[in-house]
Amino acid sequence: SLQPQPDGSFTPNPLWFNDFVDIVEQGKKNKPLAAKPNIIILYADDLGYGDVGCYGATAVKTPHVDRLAANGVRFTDAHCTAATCTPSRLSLLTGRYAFRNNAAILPGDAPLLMQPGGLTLPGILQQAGYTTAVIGKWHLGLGRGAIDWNGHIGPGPNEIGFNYSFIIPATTDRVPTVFVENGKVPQLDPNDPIAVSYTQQVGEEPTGLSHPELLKQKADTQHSNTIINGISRIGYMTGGKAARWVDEEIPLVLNAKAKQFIIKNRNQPFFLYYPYPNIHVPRAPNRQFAGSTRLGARGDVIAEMDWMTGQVMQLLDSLGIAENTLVIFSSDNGPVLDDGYEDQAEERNGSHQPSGIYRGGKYSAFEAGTRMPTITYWPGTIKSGVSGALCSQVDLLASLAALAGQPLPTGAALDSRNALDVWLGRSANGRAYLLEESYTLALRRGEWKYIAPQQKPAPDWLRNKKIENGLQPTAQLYNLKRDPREQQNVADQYPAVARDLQAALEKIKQD
Ligand code: NG6
Ligand code: CA
Repeated sequence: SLQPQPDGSFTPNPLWFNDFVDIVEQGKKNKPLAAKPNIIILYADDLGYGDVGCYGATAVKTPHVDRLAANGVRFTDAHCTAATCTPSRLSLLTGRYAFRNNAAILPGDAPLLMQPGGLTLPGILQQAGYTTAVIGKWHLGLGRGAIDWNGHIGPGPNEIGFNYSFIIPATTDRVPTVFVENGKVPQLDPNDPIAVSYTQQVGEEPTGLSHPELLKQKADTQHSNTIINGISRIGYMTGGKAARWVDEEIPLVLNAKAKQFIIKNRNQPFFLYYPYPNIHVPRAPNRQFAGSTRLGARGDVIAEMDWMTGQVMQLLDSLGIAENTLVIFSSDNGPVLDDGYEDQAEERNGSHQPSGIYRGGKYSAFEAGTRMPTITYWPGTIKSGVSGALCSQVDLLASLAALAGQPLPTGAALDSRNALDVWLGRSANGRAYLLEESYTLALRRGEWKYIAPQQKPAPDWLRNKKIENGLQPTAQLYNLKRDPREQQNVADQYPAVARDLQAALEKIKQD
């Protein structure tokens, strides 16, 4: 059964309950849904539960995100599917858990993880008549191996359902440091071809190891390959000088592209998937934001991310289409301070709590790995409120297909359930259970959280960091109602609960 087990008496932690409101009552007054509203997913990178004002941050101001929250539904128990980027994004776009594909963080020259012709979120919206775009960080692979960065780069986003794509191929800390627009590197000089390798030096350009004096930020060994724009990267690259991005300008470029797309498609239903590079490393804020917070670069790129959000919102307002647009704001995995570069994130963090009250962060099996700041906003349709419903981004595919009136083929998008009423704040009935992926799997059900034992240790580079990855060789069980911070492993006190959850997890794996 998927019902929570009854347990003895206890004093509920007020932090657990104070966010629950009855949004169902409000929901009854809602008007019918508009046919085919525009859909925008604003997707931050590595933004933690406590990193924005409406989730408790005070050291950095996020007025635009806070405005979304004040006028939309702010979720307190909504999750990305995994504690790292590639798996979360794969699930968001395919409605399937990433462990089914063994998906893990990809190098910048990895092949596309999705099959052209397979069911995807942009694909299903395209079928429903939407014009679709991805503008921002991709990190889902491109091509079929051995990419020629100087020719057509595909298959990629345009082959899995996006009409338009303007992407950072992987992450900004990985080569190649160029954009790819509809399968081509824009502004590439054919006389200066790009070569990329993740295994050996290509070209003559200095690396972080050979020329540390050229660096704006010092980096760990993994991030000490080719130096581009004063920042050493993961991987080697040469050529493509005219096409290389300037890190400090990326948000401006992406915003311009996003605005162009919105303006061009304002009179027809559109879907914009806008995965921000912020606040992933390397953190290189534009000069408008550099020094704007007391948290150093990490705070400054949060402020910049907030500005990007505000730019989109203001455009929707000025085009008069805000009331016909559902905006979903969230993040792909939990927060991290030191992710490879010496950018003072740790030194200047002070009392800021990137994970809010939760334990862990990026890479972690603990709650902050996947519990994300999450807001839905649709003026005139969504009533403002706070929802404690248990939600997973894996459900966005089926939910948004329902919103667009597009039926899903049976058996497609295996793990995705239509939770549209929950996302729109019309129902407080979240998921009965929820899977959290990291270097192990965890299952939430009712008040319980089970973390599967993991014999295999985390990669060396991760073990050397001050990150609580939550991995243990034996099972962990937490009662999140009593112990939202996951301090007391009660697997020994409640062996039957642990066994039940383990069995439920095994069953999901067999699906
Ligand atoms: C890790 C990188 C980290 C980051 C991460 C991907 C090292 C030591 N660390 O392997 O810096 O790039 O991959 O982050 O190489 S994510 O948000 O895209 O998942
Ligand atoms: Ca990420």
